[in-house]
Amino acid sequence: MFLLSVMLLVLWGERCRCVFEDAGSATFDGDVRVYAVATNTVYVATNERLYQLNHDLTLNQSLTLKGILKNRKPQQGVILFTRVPEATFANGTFRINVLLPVEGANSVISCGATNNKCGHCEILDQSNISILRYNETIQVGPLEWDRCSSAVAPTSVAILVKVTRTAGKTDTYILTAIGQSESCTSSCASDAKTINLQNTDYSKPDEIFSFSGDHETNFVVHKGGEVEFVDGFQVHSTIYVLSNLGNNVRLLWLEGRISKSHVMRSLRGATLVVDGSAGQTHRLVASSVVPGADQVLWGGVFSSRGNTELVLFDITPDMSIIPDKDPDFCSQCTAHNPSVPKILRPRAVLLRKNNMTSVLAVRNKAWMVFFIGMEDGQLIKLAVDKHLRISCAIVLYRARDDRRVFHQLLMDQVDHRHIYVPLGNEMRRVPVSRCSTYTDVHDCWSAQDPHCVWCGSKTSCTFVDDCSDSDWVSIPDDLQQRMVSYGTAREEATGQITLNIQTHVTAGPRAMSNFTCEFAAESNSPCDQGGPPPHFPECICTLRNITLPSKGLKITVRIRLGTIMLLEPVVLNNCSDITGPPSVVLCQRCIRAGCDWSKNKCSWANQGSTNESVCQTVPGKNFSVSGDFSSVLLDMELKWRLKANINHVTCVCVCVCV
Ligand SMILES: *[C@@H]1O[C@H](CO)[C@@H](O)[C@H](O)[C@H]1NC(C)=O
Ligand SMILES: *[C@@H]1O[C@H](CO)[C@@H](O)[C@H](O)[C@H]1NC(C)=O
Ligand SMILES: *[C@@H]1O[C@H](CO)[C@@H](O)[C@H](O)[C@H]1NC(C)=O
Ligand SMILES: *[C@@H]1O[C@H](CO)[C@@H](O)[C@H](O)[C@H]1NC(C)=O
Ligand SMILES: *[C@@H]1O[C@H](CO)[C@@H](O)[C@H](O)[C@H]1NC(C)=O
Ligand SMILES: *[C@@H]1O[C@H](CO)[C@@H](O)[C@H](O)[C@H]1NC(C)=O
Ligand SMILES: *[C@@H]1O[C@H](CO)[C@@H](O)[C@H](O)[C@H]1NC(C)=O
Ligand SMILES: *[C@@H]1O[C@H](CO)[C@@H](O)[C@H](O)[C@H]1NC(C)=O
Ligand SMILES: *[C@@H]1O[C@H](CO)[C@@H](O)[C@H](O)[C@H]1NC(C)=O
Ligand SMILES: CC(=O)N[C@H]1CO[C@H](CO)[C@@H](O)[C@@H]1O
Repeated sequence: MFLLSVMLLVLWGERCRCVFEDAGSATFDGDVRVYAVATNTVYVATNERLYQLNHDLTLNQSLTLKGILKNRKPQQGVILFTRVPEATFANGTFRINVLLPVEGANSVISCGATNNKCGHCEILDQSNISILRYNETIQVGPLEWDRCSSAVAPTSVAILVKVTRTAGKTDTYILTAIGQSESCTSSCASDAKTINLQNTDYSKPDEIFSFSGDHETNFVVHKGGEVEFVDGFQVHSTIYVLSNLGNNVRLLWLEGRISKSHVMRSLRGATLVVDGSAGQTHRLVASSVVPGADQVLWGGVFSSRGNTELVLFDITPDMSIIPDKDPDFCSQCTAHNPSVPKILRPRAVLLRKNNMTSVLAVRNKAWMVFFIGMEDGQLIKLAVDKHLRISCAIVLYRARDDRRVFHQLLMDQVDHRHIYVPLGNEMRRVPVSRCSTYTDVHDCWSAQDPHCVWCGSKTSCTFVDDCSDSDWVSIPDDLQQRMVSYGTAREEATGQITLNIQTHVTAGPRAMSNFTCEFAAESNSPCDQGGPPPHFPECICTLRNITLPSKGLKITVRIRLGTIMLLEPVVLNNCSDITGPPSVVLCQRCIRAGCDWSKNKCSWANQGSTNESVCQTVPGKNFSVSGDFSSVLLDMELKWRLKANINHVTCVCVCVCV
């Protein structure tokens, strides 16, 4: 580990750059309590105010959440909260727990509790939150006034779900899953159960926020003990709800079909088990579904005694489970006959690192990209390839003070290039990539950032959309150590040596259609005439009747992809000359020279390129890219602290894998 650390620090020192650009920020009168993003707009509620911001975080307007609590219908005992203008008499406050922009209806549903601890809901105009379209005294979501005792994040979930009726028409409902704990009970009368579906169509005043449906059991209840809900989302017709229940992390699947009661009765459950020492309990802290794959992949931040890890699961619903038989939750609870829930185990542990607070997953081509918020205000980016191999983590942002990143990260819906990062009473708009800090094609590639391509016509590292003429190269679909690798082979009979150059890039159509290689040694071309023509992504040079100097033959390979030129110095070695006591370093020298390592010896390969992973079995020190990420990140952090005395500076730290 020592050797690895030293190399990292050296390389890292050269590659840390400080960037002063800011993509926007906003400051509020108190900590962010809940926020939501619609196409053009960000809505933020603090304890006292509701803000409407434009997508770049410039302020559009803000409203006070103060008002008058008055018994409007004394005979029915309904006390209604009515908002009042700024600086006028008020004896009520509305605290928002649920903020849901309804895209088609141009409205924002905002629900929570008033200071008499009863529910209140408002429907506001999406483009102007001063316009109140509807209000009602009703519970939607939790009646949380302050956070329940120890919890830093809410213990309830409220999302919009789509339910497709048999006739094909779709209804949008608010699904709420309300955490239950002793420290979070409410005294106000309400029809809310554990999981509820409520109507959203405010053009029907007798139906809006209604719990009722086609059947009496339009809800799910949980069967005792404390439960806290962490996340909920819908993928196609399935609704996923994640919770911590006792010592277990529970996943519920609901079918978004037919009717409210069908949704609830379709309940199927699984328990997510993270490997660890026996008896160690894990809690789910934050989660994000990974968009766009055949299976439903999902990343969860699990914590165990303060240690956190980001774990990937396949949570595709198992339709073979008989519905409504879960031991912890039920819809038709009379005559409920539970069975043992299915156990799901991780596909991979992606990152072990303390103090993770939030995660957002996106997809970029074949790559999964995770943005991870930290307790100390860092935002980390982690790219994972289709084989679940992890590229280097990049620190995208670091707050000046150690303020924890809010439990929820959301993407800018206008450009999909920025992430909203709430930190206490502030919100930052952090670019998903800093492509332009990479100044040449090698740097751009080595950053291993799936959002960046090297653009030939602009000679700069950019987002792919900013490269107009498809003349670009980027990292390929899977993790590779080098942009260009090569292998050598020697045919025993004829003595012919083949040099095989492999480019590990994805290229835009224009770059790919114009692929050539030129080989140059000191004096002339070393290759035989009439060898095989280059064929993206590889080109081949054959050499006959050659004696290699003991230091190797220096060959410069010029690879052209459209207007992009890659210069690769190659030293063609006589594999039989790479000798010495077997060691990892010798093995790596051998493999990097394009030779073959077997039986602790370096020799000519019979075919193609060889794989450096064989060196892992060589006696001696172990090197591994994904081996110990926490210490890689730790080194980055140490360096950061040394350099971070400057305020308002965002450091982009690129970690170089060895
Ligand atoms: C709040 O003020 C209004 C108007 O002055 C009054 O009618 C109402 O009773 C007050 N409510 C409470 C809870 O004090
Ligand atoms: C406020 O937001 C609305 C809706 O997006 C927009 O039309 C309007 O121009 C914005 N006004 C300001 C001052 O930003
Ligand atoms: C928003 O609505 C309020 C109340 O109707 C109005 O006074 C204000 O001008 C509107 N603001 C915008 C930006 O349209
Ligand atoms: C708010 O609710 C009260 C009582 O139900 C009603 O009189 C009033 O019209 C509502 N306001 C809006 C804008 O819907
Ligand atoms: C290939 O590149 C050369 C040199 O840049 C250019 O002249 C030629 O038009 C390109 N061919 C295609 C098909 O783009
Ligand atoms: C290789 O060397 C042999 C003997 O020196 C010679 O006969 C043969 O023509 C050479 N071949 C090539 C391709 O230069
Ligand atoms: C490689 O080295 C061996 C022994 O050192 C020698 O016999 C052989 O001719 C060399 N091969 C080439 C291609 O230089
Ligand atoms: C290298 O070999 C290992 C184990 O043999 C394999 O898992 C890995 O995918 C290979 N890598 C490449 C780039 O072929
Ligand atoms: C290096 O790693 C391999 C495979 O993980 C293992 O078998 C070997 O014992 C390790 N060697 C050392 C010295 O740790
Ligand atoms: C800032 C912060 O919360 N740091 C914590 C990170 O995790 C370690 C280990 O659990 C704690 O000791 C730190 O206090």
